[in-house]
Amino acid sequence: TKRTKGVTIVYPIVYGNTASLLPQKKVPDSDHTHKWTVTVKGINGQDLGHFIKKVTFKLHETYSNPQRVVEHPPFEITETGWGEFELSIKLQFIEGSEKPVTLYHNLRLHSYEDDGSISTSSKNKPVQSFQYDELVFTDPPETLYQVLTTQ
Ligand code: SLL
Repeated sequence: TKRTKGVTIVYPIVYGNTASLLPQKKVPDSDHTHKWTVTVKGINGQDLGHFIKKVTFKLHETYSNPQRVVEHPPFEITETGWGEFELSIKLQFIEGSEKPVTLYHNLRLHSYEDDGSISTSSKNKPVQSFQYDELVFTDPPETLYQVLTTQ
């Protein structure tokens, strides 16, 4: 497919997780303490389905089937668990010639004090941990150019 020459498109995104404490004994026979959701979207909540074809979340190996593929928006995974870990989020675009982008996120379940200890006072408060980034497309294929510029 034809690429547009001399064009750079910058698309701002936000990715990260929310987490909350599970009611005790919510997940029988497990040591899971938290429920969490990891997601990637536009900075105004756009679902990115107009230019992303597939998102692969790679969880910690303690999860069964740690590789989770999401092929439709919303591009997110909800799980329960007991620990924090770094996960990767691979974005694949509708135009296969556009190289996939991999993002890394530290899943956060707890609030921390300034000294790095886990905050006990905010133990029951939901946690949010998000980061901003930009997808930069240089000379994007025409189809991608079109969906990115006709919003
Ligand atoms: C830690 N380095 O020790 C981290 C690893 C892994 C968390 C945390 C698995 C849940 C399940 C889960 O919560 N893993 O087994 O289904 O803190």
